[in-house]
Amino acid sequence: MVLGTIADNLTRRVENAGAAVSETFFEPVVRLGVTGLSRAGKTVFITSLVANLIDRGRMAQLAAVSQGRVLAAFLQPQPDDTLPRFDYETHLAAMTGSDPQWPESTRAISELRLSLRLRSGGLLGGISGPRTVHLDIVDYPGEWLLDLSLLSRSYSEWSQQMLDRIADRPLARDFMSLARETDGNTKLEEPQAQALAQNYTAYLHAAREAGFSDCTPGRFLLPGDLAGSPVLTFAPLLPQDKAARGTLWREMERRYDAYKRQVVRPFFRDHFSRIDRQVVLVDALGAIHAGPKAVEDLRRTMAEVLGAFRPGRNSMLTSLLGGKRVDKILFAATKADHLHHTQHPQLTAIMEALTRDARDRADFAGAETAAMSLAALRATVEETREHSGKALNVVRGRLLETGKQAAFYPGELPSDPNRLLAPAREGAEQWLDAEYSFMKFAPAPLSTRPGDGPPHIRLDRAAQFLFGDRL
Ligand SMILES: Nc1nc2c(ncn2[C@@H]2O[C@H](COP(=O)(O)OP(=O)(O)OP(=O)(O)O)[C@@H](O)[C@H]2O)c(=O)[nH]1
Ligand SMILES: [Mg+2]
Repeated sequence: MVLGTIADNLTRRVENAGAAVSETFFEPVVRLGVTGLSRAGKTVFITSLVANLIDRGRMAQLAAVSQGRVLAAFLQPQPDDTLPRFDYETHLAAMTGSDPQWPESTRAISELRLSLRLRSGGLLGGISGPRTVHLDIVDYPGEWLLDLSLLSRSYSEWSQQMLDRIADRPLARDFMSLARETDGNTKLEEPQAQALAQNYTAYLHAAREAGFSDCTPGRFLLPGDLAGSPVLTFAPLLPQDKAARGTLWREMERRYDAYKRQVVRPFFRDHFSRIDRQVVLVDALGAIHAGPKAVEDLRRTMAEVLGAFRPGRNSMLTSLLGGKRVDKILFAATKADHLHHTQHPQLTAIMEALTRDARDRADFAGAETAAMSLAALRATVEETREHSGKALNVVRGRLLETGKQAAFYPGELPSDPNRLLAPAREGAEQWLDAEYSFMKFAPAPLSTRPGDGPPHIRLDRAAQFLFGDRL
């Protein structure tokens, strides 16, 4: 354990030193992490960001673009040969074809390198030739960050916490009764272990469908090529004091530890530790629509996710990261095109409030943070309509289900975010004074001018915050 940590540290330091040397003498690299819980909008964000950096007509808020310093942007082979490449071309074709579709769900880490040729700014501009900055975009599921909490928890602690949390959720009834009637102190039988893991995984899927986000272990939902392997064949069990060797409890404990060692640690050590700038995408509107319980769960989950960016609180993580930390983090509420722009400040305030607990902590200092609401691919247009003698600000778009055009008013978000967060914290079942609806729009067929990327809301501001200073 200790040895492993020291070795991890050493390799990280050597790698960091290597990176620093090549950055000074050759071409700087910005590693941008893009994460969010499933369906938060990661794939759409990356695809549209890259398309808008290649065709920069809609990127006026990115200073290097408005100053005319970006000469070209082009895709290059990525630096990591073992990571899947982000399938930019397929996603872009889906989103901008003649019958535009949202991209397919993606369930693993991937990477893409976009290189920017820049004219130097300031005094040096006239003297030195163009330089190149590489933007390495790394897309990974936010669920993987939730696993961070496992690193500092034993199997027994995790089991207890999970069972306490889910005990009174109707969705967990089946699993809870199975867990209660299971005696961990009996000899391990593999079919029993599998049944428990399958039942628990089924619960996690149902919980996620219902809008819950406290779903650990993260890989149970996104197993990839680990599906069916022992590291994913465990489940929380009622804690046992003295389980003997060879019992179900002891084997589950062993698999849980293997999961931490062989799945969770390598992700933080090999990928997370190398990120410079991070955007955390959040489907806040989706949670508000789902109700107070989903909002409270999102707030709690965000706090856990953000724990990963405060390595000082977790000594295990500090050693895995070797002292390196992310220096800018953007929390972005996605899909803001569901709201007329007059409501965007409210959405941003909710986003700020959702992440405030985590952002206020002193040991978060050092990283610059911001909250924003954006739409990576704008699917609606704004309109003002008469409704019972009053002007109503709505958005209009093509409905995903029927393909028909529809105007949509999602409800008035409160300007004080506590009007939503307080009832959520108190465990309310429904919003008292308002209804928030949600419609799914299809991406609109594009009629872009040459030189324009796909339409968006504030993607250029997000880019300026995230890496504008490095261009
Ligand atoms: N209107 C609108 N909808 C969006 C936007 N971005 C994402 N969506 C919706 O959100 C869904 C999920 O977006 P993705 O980018 O696939 O989300 P993801 O985080 O990559 O999801 P997974 O790969 O499943 O984890 C899309 O299918 C759209 O329905 C946006 O800018 N505007
Ligand atoms: Mg995706």
